Amino acid sequence: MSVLQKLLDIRDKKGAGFLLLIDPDENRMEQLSEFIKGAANDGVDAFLVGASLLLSDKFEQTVRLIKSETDKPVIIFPGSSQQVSSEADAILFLTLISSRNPEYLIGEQVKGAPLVKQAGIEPIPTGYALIESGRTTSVQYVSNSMPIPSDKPELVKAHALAAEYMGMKLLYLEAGSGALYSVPEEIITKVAEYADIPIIAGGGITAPEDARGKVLAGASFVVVGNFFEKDGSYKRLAEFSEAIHTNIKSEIEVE
Ligand code: 1GP
Repeated sequence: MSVLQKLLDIRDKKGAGFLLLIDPDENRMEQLSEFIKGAANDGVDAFLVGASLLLSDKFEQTVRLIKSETDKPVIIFPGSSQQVSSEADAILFLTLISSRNPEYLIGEQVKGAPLVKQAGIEPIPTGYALIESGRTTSVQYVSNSMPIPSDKPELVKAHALAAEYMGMKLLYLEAGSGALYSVPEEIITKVAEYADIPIIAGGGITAPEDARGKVLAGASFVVVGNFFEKDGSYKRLAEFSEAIHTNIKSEIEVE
């Protein structure tokens, strides 16, 4: 079964999936093994690995370590065409659809595609839309692209539909790592009603109720990264998982 299908099955079975983002620069290897094992037991559905910019050479090592500690899918969430590893199960093959910078619309993809093929991992075509979130984020700065204004849901809807018509399988609505404000629920709801493409919501989610709010608004997957980089925050993994999964199917179906 493909990794995309596994993700969609998780969504269908549980109502939504909890994706934990691991930044290779932020994790001390000795603690990462225990953290991954704990996260898998506490209800994380899949692991994402990547960063807009890498300052260390720990990418490959990090992917391998996560893979060795869990049977859950390990998916690269690349900041550039250099973030490819045969140790992963799949890669979100991203197009920065909110950008008008050709490097992130086709340039990086052309550089990365042969590496993905050589690695033999599954590419998951994903439209990636950056939404304005209160301050300049790393992805905005590094990709030299403007985010979509957060009070313009119609613009996000048009981008989502374009992604769907271009054959992308997932739509990532991104506020940016450590964003001041996460993607507004109103935007998620409007996009979910308008386009037929599963939504991943991420960036600036720091509380279980925020995560649940994204799912109730229409997101199929929620990504949390930064929050779990703080000391002791691993104790709250189960709380996030419960917020994303508990009774979520019945609540979504009632709406
Ligand atoms: C960033 O959406 C992800 O690309 C996760 O964001 O690190 O703010 O949780 P946070």
